Amino acid sequence: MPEQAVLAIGGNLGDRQKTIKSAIKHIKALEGVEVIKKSPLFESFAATAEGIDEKAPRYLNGVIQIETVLKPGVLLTKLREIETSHGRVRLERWGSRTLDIDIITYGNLIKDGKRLTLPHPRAYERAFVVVPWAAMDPSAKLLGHGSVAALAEDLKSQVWEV
Ligand code: PH2
Ligand code: MG
Ligand code: MG
Repeated sequence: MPEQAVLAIGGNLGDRQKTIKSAIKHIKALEGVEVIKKSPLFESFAATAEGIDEKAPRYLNGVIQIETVLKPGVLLTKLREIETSHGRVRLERWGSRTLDIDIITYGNLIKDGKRLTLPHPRAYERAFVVVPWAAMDPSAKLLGHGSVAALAEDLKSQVWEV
């Protein structure tokens, strides 16, 4: 049975919009993955380990809803390949990047693994995830946190449409 999953896509280096568009094209082209919905894109300051860095290059972020027959670990591997093919280098954990694709939810799966924690453990507090998500799907629920639109309402001042 296919599962519905929500992916967050973002980056703060290079032509961000072009990279995100290209990433979505590559996700569409994956065997066993269908893109169902796309959010508008939002800009925000970089969240870093030390807090918000207004001097770092700003991020552009969006989310998409997919339907997939790929298992989460396989999906993650394919998404990492797409990151790499778009110039992503993994230097530091919160560092600037051309492309980041995170699995936010995968069906109702709860998982705490070495490579992957589901739902994404910080999604509920990230404006750049919940605001585009609520714009894409006003009735979305995040396991353990309820209405995504309600989360977005509280955080919406941290992101802006470009
Ligand atoms: N991603 C991070 C770290 N900080 N900040 C914003 N604004 N947007 C992001 O997507 C983001 C971030 C790690 O993945
Ligand atoms: Mg991320
Ligand atoms: Mg990531």
